[in-house]
Amino acid sequence: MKCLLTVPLPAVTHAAPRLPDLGLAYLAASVRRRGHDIEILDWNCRLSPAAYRDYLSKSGADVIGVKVFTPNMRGVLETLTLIREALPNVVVVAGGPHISGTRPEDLFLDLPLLDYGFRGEAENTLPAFLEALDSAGGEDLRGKDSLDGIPGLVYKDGGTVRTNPVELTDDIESLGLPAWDLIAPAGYSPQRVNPMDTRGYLAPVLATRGCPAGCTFCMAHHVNGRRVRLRDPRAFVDELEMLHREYEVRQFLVMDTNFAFDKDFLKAICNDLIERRLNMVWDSVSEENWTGSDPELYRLMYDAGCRVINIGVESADNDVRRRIRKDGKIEDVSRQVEMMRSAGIKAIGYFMFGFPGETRENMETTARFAFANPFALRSFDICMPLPGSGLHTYLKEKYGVERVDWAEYRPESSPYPLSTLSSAEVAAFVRRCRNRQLSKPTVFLRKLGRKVSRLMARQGGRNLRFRRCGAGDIAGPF
Ligand code: B12
Ligand code: SF4
Repeated sequence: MKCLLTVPLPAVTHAAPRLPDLGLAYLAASVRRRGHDIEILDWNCRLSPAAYRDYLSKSGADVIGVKVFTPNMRGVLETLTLIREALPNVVVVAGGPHISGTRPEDLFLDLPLLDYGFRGEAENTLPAFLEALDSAGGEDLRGKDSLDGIPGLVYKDGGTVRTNPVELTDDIESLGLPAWDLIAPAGYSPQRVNPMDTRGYLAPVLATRGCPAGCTFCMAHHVNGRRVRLRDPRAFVDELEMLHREYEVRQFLVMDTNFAFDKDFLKAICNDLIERRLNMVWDSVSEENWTGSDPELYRLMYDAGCRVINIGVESADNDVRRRIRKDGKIEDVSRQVEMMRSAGIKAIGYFMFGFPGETRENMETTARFAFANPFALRSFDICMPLPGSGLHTYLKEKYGVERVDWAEYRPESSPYPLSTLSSAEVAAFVRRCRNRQLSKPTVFLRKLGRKVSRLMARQGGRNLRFRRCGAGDIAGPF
């Protein structure tokens, strides 16, 4: 079987960072281990829609898998149409956060051109599906018993939508490494942990999966579950060493939200990084309740190369924080940002507005906090009631809306504001915060640094990018 995995054409998320897609690379590795042909088209493939369709039609794929993010639904619909035009008989499957969080009965209403959906992690289930398809000689499997044993699968059986329960493996090390050869970091746009440090390439990595917190704006538990599963810390650093040696990776982004959940695990990784003298710098996502208030830990992280911690602060109003089930008081966040700064680590703060019941006063508290604390950068957004999240339940209850048309949904003009302000008012507030942030001299310098490093690394990255995609017809912003 030949399987092609792709991210969709970007409609809303056109500004998404052009990083390798780790989820697809994990899937690709597991599909390949079971003997199937596999290919990935992700952010490094700058194909115009016409070239993309052409590429698909020549791909010889039996199965095409698409990753689906809710804010990108318009792009997903466009992509599915192109796939069907290019290969009318190909089996089209999809997975990722939207498929995992959406009610199964809504899935084929959202995506009528889809054949099968996969909820949760799919390293074991996609290969099992390909094998079932292979044994049936490419026949339509719907209505057949062979689909019963594939966890997380959503499919139509006559007029009924069937869903198999999701199973997540405990031993995440057994899932293997991502297929790095298919997402070689040199082929992507040169982002940097520190824009002035232009050594080597940057790679995203994962050390844990799952999150026990219950933030009402989040739906990640539908993908990775609520239990934190850790990799073997030595094997994680082995992967980094391999990336350093074979892919010239000198900077890495830890993509987990729970990297600091188990302090012994984090310390073991930091100590190993120091011992092996890899001299790599890294950036980590963090929830303040995980990193905690231990200045020693921040110093150890700095010694191990950590230069940036991204903190999802969301709101600085303790009442709003309680309502959105954000653990920890805002006073703790101030202390942690200060500790990071003393240790030499930059804190980047992420803030959201428009939460249920939030008032203008609550929003102003958050904006004041954001600018009064020494964040190196601040990101401001409107919250979105993602399917499978607590906010989505709130929206349904407040407005009696059973189904949202995600392809048309825009947070800045949504007819279903969750806060006490209209969507347009929240959007105007967010714009003002963003403008204030952009006017900061440090932001200007950072942007300049990024431009310089992009210019310096352009040549090598481009060559690789085009070679792997085999694309002659190039146009942005795909
Ligand atoms: C790291 C991360 C990012 C990184 C991605 C890095 C990378 N290139 O890998 C960056 C910063 C780029 C990012 C961007 C965005 N992100 Co993000 N991100 C995350 C985060 C924290 C972890 C994702 C991860 O690596 N998971 C681990 C891997 C192994 O899982 P995975 O990628 O989901 O893939 C597995 C399954 O989903 C499934 N699968 C995935 N694709 C497919 C395809 C097929 C065919 C099949 C069968 C299965 C399948 O199998 C995979 C292997 O197990 C999650 C939160 C979380 N804890 O999940 C949010 C999260 C995924 N992001 C989210 C969002 C909204 C976004 C943005 C849309 C934000 C924006 N407005 O721009 C963009 C979208 C970018 C895009 N590609 O379109 C939401 C998604 C919600 C939703 N319903 O869509 C999440 C869940 C956070 C939340 N708020 O709840 N993100
Ligand atoms: S936002 Fe982060 S901490 Fe909160 S539930 Fe989601 S992954 Fe966990």
